[in-house]
Amino acid sequence: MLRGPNLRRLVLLSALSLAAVAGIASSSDAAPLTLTDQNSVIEIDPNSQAGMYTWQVDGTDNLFQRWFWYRIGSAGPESSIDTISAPTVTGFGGSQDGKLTYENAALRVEIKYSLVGGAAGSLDSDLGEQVRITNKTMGSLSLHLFEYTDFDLKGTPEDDTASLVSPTAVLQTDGTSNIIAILIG
Ligand SMILES: [Ca+2]
Ligand SMILES: [Ca+2]
Repeated sequence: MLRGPNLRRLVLLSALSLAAVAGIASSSDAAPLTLTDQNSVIEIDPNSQAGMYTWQVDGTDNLFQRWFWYRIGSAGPESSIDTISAPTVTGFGGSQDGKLTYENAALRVEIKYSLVGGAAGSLDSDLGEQVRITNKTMGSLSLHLFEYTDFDLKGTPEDDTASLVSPTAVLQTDGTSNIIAILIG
């Protein structure tokens, strides 16, 4: 993670785990979803590829789109995870935490979000994102998961710079004061 007294930052932590545990499908919820904490607001449309489309920090939205696609098998097109099923939604509603679950006969995808905003005016905001995928079949699944992210730091898309700083970290900056790190582990 990026930490420093003069570093204004958005930090996104992603964790991906694979499990082989069967589960039970449950009901769906079609409402737009919000997370809020201190200076930060997240908005997610769980029913379309719009996915997460707002990460507002101290009044500025820094995100255009962040969402997941998957493919089973080595070839063919990818599908967004909202095509697996209607989402099962827990949490959200302006709280800090929320969980989305998509499930069909072959797999279950669970995404847990945890937003930790900063003090008003700090421009600090952390979002934890944990993905758990369960193979519900008796055999193996050749699963490919893709996470697409399109940040517009400070609300301006043209002046951002991004680089892969390690196999598990992307750094995106707008000037020197607005930094986002995407860490996958
Ligand atoms: Ca947006
Ligand atoms: Ca920008």
